[in-house]
Amino acid sequence: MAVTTVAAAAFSPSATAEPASAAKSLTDVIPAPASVSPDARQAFRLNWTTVISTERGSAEAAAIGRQLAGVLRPSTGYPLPVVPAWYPNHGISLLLGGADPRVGQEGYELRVSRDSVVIRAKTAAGLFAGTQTLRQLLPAKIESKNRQRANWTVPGGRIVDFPRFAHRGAMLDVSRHFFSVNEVKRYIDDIAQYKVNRLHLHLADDQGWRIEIPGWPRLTSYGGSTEVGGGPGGYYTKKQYLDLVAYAKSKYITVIPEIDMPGHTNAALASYAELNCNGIAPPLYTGTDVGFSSLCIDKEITYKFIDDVIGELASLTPGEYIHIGGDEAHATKPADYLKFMQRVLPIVAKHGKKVTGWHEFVKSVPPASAVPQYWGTDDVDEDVAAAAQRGNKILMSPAHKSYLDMKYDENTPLGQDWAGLIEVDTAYNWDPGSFVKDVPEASVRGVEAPLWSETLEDIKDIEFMAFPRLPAIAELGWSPASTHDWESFRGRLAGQGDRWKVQGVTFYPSPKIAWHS
Ligand code: NGO
Repeated sequence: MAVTTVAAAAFSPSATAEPASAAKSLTDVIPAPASVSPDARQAFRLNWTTVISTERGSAEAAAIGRQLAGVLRPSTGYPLPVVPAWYPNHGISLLLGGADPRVGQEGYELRVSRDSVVIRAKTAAGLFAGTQTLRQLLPAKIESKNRQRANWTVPGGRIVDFPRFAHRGAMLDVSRHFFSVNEVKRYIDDIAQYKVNRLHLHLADDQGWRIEIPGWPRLTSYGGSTEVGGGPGGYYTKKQYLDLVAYAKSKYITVIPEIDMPGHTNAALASYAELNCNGIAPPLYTGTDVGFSSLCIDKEITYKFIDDVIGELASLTPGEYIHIGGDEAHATKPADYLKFMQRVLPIVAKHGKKVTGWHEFVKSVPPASAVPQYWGTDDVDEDVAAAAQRGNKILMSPAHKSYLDMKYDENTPLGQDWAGLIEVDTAYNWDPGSFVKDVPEASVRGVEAPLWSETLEDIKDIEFMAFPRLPAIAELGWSPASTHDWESFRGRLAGQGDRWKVQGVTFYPSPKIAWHS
């Protein structure tokens, strides 16, 4: 299915004040849709009378309609009522059923003609994805919170779109620096536009424990009281965390909680002396070294602790997976690491969840349902390839391609460079389906862009490192390999820059992209 390219000028509204950069083509979308058939004779124009009609009897479709109206109303000033769909051929319709069968569980079909925009999907997730495409097909000013003058035209034609991989993720490290609920919600808004469907939260590390666990209050009151650099840290109460999970769910994003173990556990060890083999609690840690801490493998209290932690995470998590970390356990002997994992894997299963973890844990030969997250910097990993052979599906996060905390170039003020410098073309130019030797496409569960926060203090820092690279990784996760094309991507990315300016999203103005002025 080739994407048809169409001259953007074909839809340029004549005799208006629209800048050329706002002229849209049906292909001007990130991630690139699976199939696009523009029709230059058609185009839909939003106006005062446009109605958003949603599938009758579906509360989810209505909620998606209200979210769409929430984006379109402030900038257009139009009333855009959201009503049950009695007349699906006028205005904007969001319908469940009747879509091209290729859309599957998460895809959608979008048809734009002179008098209607019709999005059809099998599921609400697919409808939501379709509305994100529709946003991008309108001029960038549509994202404004204030009323704008513009020609609110959607280019005509048909899109049939569906994801390449099941897991299209972003990871945020809220341990090294703590981020408020509102900051995380803002990041959810940012990533949802690119059809990301998983938010992996790194909730505990040496520098801070960020989630309340019943029976272990010092984890948060003490273990959450600081962060890298010695700032005040913080944590999410159960209520706040559930609010985040629900907010993500409203954008069809599943939160995957991670508690890293047996290493990266200084915050827990500092909070409870009994978790240490010598019974002595180490001090809190505000530096950025890794690999120095370990839970005590031979103490029974360790497994009582983990049982309580996993039990609580499982109860807070609607998704199937709990992330158990498992990386850089340099302070744990290899034999102890295996002994530890043999105890922990059944605990996760007991609480009704499947396990995911940094790829090191495949050494413990987890069940085939376990998802190893590959974060190496090489294209060969025998343990990971052997896991794929055994049936495990691998999540791809190669550090030298997908780590959003790596600097763009040597002058980037934030970030690290241990895995190399990652410009946006480097983040884009790799194929998750053939990246690691002997891990074929069928063994790949998806792609995730981790954002570690040793050097990041607030949402502006997060956005500066995520944009424009996050959309590159999101496209690798969603779009068919056949659409992969750097020249096409960089052109489309320039258009996204216009939207970030309107949205107030901080981004790195990479010299690789011809941003519109
Ligand atoms: C590594 C390490 C993290 C660091 C990160 C920084 C993994 C899986 N463990 O990635 O603790 O924060 O690099 O880039």
